[in-house]
Amino acid sequence: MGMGSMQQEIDQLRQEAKQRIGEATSREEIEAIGWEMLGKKGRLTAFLRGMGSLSPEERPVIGKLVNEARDEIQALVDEALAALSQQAPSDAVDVTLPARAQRLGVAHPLTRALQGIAEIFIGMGFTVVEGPEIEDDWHNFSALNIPEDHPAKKECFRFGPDWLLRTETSAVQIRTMESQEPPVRIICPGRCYRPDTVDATHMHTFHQVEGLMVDEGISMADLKGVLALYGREAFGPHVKMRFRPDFFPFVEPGAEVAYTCHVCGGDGCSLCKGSGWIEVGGAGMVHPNVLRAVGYDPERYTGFAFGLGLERMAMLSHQIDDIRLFLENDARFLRQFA
Ligand code: 2U9
Repeated sequence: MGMGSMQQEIDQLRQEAKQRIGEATSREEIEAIGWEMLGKKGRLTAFLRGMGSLSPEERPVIGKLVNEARDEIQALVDEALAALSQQAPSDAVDVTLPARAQRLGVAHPLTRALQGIAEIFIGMGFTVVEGPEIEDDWHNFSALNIPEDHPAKKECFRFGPDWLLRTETSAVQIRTMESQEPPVRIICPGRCYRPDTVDATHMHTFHQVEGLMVDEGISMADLKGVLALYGREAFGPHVKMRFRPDFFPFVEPGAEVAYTCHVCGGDGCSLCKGSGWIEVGGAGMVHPNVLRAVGYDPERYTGFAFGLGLERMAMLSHQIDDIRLFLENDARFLRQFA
């Protein structure tokens, strides 16, 4: 390119920059024009690179022109940016507008149910203990007096021969007893997993709160006393408790635990399906085989244990009819608890 046409093009570039900067309306647009012209690979900068083909006399002339054009365009960019920042931005906050209402977050209904239960048992001297959700056969089944051929051993999520997702939190009680001598007075809340067919009352992932008390001289009377007090604290002072014989391999004797319905007081309503009773879980005296499995002497120590389904407790107190809602994190469900 000859010197004459270079001069002409530099001039055109100045004109173009001037016009486009004049028409630009945003900071981004102005900055982009600056980059396009003056950047390292900019259109004006390109002339400096093309100077190799010029004679030694022509070079300083073109160099001067480029420098002048650069200073001019830079000044136009700076001015345009300065002018823009003087104006009130169009998206400025209007401080006179009323504030938008914000919803407060709340604890999940299962968390709240657990907090309520834990508070009552802590008040009776229990400690909250948690443990792993991945367990081995010993802690989840064998130590709990569940025979090797029991169908429950097949009803779990397994990884290889000896790892599984716990089906109840009882392994936490086993681990606690393995690591300390009586007295033991603990509740063990947590997530459990079973490959059940999912429906309104069954979920593959659910939560339990299990309790355990072991010491010298613990009897069924202590179990009834503790659970009756829990019922009164949780549902009201007039609540009565009912034990009916039930079977679980880890307790003997075992019982199903129910309280008089907290809605109708025992007369029968839709919540208790007319029976007047609400079943909340199971309980019993710890089987001697379980005490032996953790190295406790069943001649010296006895204990009781109980299990509550956390979803069931929350469903009863909030009249929720579908257990699947607890894990879906659907804001329309969770909002009800705000
Ligand atoms: C040890 C010894 C005994 C815990 C117990 C139950 C009865 C029971 C159900 C309640 C609701 C399971 O989630 S649920 O369906 N549990 O009925 N649980 S006795 O017994 C134990 C636990 C640990 C070492």
